[in-house]
Amino acid sequence: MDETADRIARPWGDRTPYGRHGDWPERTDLRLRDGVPPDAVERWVPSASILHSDGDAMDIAVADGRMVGVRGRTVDRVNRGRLGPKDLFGWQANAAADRLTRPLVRRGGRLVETDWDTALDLVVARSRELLDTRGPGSIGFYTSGQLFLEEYYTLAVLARAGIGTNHIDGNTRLCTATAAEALKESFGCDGQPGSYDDFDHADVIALFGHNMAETQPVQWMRVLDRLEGADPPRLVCVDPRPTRVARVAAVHLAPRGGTNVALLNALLHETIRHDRVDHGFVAAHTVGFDELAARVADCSPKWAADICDVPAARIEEAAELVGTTDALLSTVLQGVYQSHQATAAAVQVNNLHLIRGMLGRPGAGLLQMNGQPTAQNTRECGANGDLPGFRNWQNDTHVADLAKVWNIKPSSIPHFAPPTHAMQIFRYAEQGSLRMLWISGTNPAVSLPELARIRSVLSQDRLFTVVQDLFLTETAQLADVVLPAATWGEKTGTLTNADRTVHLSEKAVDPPGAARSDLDIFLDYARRMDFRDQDGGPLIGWHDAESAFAAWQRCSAGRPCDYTGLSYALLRERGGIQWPCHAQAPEGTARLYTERIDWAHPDRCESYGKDLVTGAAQEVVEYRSLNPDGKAVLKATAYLPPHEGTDADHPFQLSTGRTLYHFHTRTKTGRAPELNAAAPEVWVEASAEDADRLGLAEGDLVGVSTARGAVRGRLRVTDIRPGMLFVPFHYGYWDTASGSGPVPDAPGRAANETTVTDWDPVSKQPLFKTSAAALTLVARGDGTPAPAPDVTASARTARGGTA
Ligand SMILES: Nc1nc2c(c(=O)[nH]1)N[C@H]1C(S)=C(S)[C@@H](COP(=O)(O)OP(=O)(O)OC[C@H]3O[C@@H](n4cnc5c(=O)[nH]c(N)nc54)[C@H](O)[C@@H]3O)O[C@H]1N2
Ligand SMILES: Nc1nc2c(c(=O)[nH]1)N[C@H]1C(S)=C(S)[C@@H](COP(=O)(O)OP(=O)(O)OC[C@H]3O[C@@H](n4cnc5c(=O)[nH]c(N)nc54)[C@H](O)[C@@H]3O)O[C@H]1N2
Ligand SMILES: [Mo]
Repeated sequence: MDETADRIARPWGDRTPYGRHGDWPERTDLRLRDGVPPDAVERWVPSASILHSDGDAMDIAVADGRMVGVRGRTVDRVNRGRLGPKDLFGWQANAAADRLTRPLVRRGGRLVETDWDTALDLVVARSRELLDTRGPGSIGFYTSGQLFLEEYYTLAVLARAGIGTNHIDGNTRLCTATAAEALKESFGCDGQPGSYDDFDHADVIALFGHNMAETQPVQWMRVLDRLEGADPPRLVCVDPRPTRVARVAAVHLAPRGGTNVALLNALLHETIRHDRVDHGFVAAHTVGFDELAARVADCSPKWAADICDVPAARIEEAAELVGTTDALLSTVLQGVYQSHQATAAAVQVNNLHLIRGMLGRPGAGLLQMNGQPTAQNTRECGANGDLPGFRNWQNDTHVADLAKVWNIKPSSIPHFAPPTHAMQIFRYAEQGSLRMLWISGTNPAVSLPELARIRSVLSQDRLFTVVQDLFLTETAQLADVVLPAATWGEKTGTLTNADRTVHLSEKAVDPPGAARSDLDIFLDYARRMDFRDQDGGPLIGWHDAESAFAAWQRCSAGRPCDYTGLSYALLRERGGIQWPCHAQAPEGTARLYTERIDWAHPDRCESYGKDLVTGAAQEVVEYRSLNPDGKAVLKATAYLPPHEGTDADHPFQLSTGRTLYHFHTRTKTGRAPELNAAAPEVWVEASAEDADRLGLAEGDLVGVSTARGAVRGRLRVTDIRPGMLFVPFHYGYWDTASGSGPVPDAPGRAANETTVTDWDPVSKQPLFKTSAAALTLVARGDGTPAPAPDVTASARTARGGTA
């Protein structure tokens, strides 16, 4: 049992070292409400964490009908009983006093409480009116990476087949659209190749733009345990911040923001120049090697050193590590996905694994990571910009197959164009072609770029906005109808983590007041809309989570994400199971691509690929001639400079991201006292060198401004690369001193006041990591340090800045 009392100060807890190829030891993490002894717990209800993409298995402690704590589930292979700080403390937000308990509707400019019939009838009336007058393209849905599979699938069916709109996407667009896209470009299809078990076997672990210590703290515990065991792995960290990952890495490269492609091309160059290539694997399983070799021929470490501003010798060291090891595991996350040339860079990591034959073996794995807990489900269920079951919208056979599952005509499924991405959905709302937007489980008034613009879009009179949330968020305050949702622990459903592990999360307690699960809300709406199939039967024939799961299983049959071998009973009995799970793989599947590249064949693939510079979609004819046998595609790309360069007025690169203790817009972690106290207020990170030069010191109040807007916070002087600033994006306005107005106190607190409306051309993921910014002094501090945690990447530099 790990001592959890101080897991704010010691987030990763005690070490349990183990050697390479060994079993990760168990450690049961437990947290009960103060004063509640373990024997007061009446029931332990099985679940998994939904505050990151690890899917840490846990049981919820219930006493007197209330949640009183959580315990890691020791038997589960994902976490072996461990929990991170957010897992241990975040559940308290469920019982927050300001949970929404009744629907709200806007009357005379104000949101007033009402009942479900009134609220849903209003939504139905507006839907019908818009369908009659403007057609299905006037209605859009913007959902989450935090609901359950059953909810996304239901939403995807009601939106795509019921309403018949192409405008449905998730906040996964901001999160893991690039992961999905990079997998489609290289392997023809979404689906995580690797397994978390690869951490037990890897010899070199390379993390590209992934602050794993803070964002997947439990898998980081696994790495820390291996580092203290026999035959430890060597780490390569590519990150401009001094993360805890960077601090223990054998090689840390801190590149200039937005230069990932240059760096990766240099790693590929070195791999090919030293002939560290697995030619047998390349010949058997890939196409495009010659083009790749030609593309990177001039990309020497010295060339990349100038662009990335890292020493050429360091790049050579990294290249030697990834090029000579027998088991390379790579992870990729937002430092790539939200940075310049996102998909192009993520694809080069795939290329590195393909030319080295580092795939489908224990320790030789690739994790194009997810961020949100259920992002994988958003993608596979088609509640984002894909058709359900990773079907190809350009392949009429796939569309016909989906129509058969839904018993509707293929022409009823919009597939005249790619499914609309979130940034385009907001653009349609801005322009006025979209008149109703239903937002579930996401808070775009804090999380989308360029917030002044987003607020103005959401505040338009002509746009009818429905917001489904637990709290009256910054977004909900701008809505016409607010629907109170039940959440994790208050409803049953399944979720799939970043390594395809499916967990069942069961209802432990009742939701507050009249709040209902997202599934119930969607089903009720579908019933009221009376959606029908082509025989006049109900389009949606299921009525609860388990029957929704069964419907999804039918839709997934024969697809890469095949769930047909799973059931609630099996998940209860066995805990987490990795898809695909079907008659031929009844135990689930640890790794994809162990024998061959299964899903890239032109008839089977989810995508025919896109141009990595423009994002233009290829046609089947091109794809078939490039890749007739369905091998992995080695897609080369040239480095291009970031869109928004620095200049005299905006000399800094501004990066935004996360801290260990908070989740996104803090609706949950800001309401958990221990987590909130650990990082109570926004701050700004700059290097000691820049602070010295500008005469700034730790704790000074500073302003960060871009062409879009400004934020203000206390300065934290760290070992971040000079020329770069970092602002956590967690802080919005619901808990500012002036109250909970949606319009910020000037000048802003939310990082996205400053970020740019710009996205990766291929994945359409917004660029949150590269804006040009200015840093100015607002007021001297009084010697009090900035409110930033010290055990994280935000740690104060030993140098301290100007005293
Ligand atoms: N504590 C916590 N954990 C979380 C979440 C949370 O909110 N809080 N959210 C979850 C979600 S949804 C997600 S998506 C993940 C995100 O997890 P991460 O991607 O690990 O988190 P970020 O802080 O967004 O960015 C990671 C790193 O990218 C680096 N970076 C910035 N620009 C560049 C660049 O140009 N190149 C490179 N190589 N690196 C760069 C930053 O310095 C930063 O350390 O975390 C998940 N886990
Ligand atoms: N500047 C900057 N911006 C970013 C990022 C960045 O790194 N920098 N990262 C981006 C990324 S990767 C992500 S994932 C997004 C996250 O951005 P958001 O999705 O906007 O952030 P959350 O705070 O997680 O919002 C989820 C909302 O759903 C509600 N909710 C929770 N559970 C449930 C439920 O069961 N049902 C319903 N109906 N509601 C629920 C919560 O109360 C909350 O309001 O932010 C993106 N924005
Ligand atoms: Mo995310």
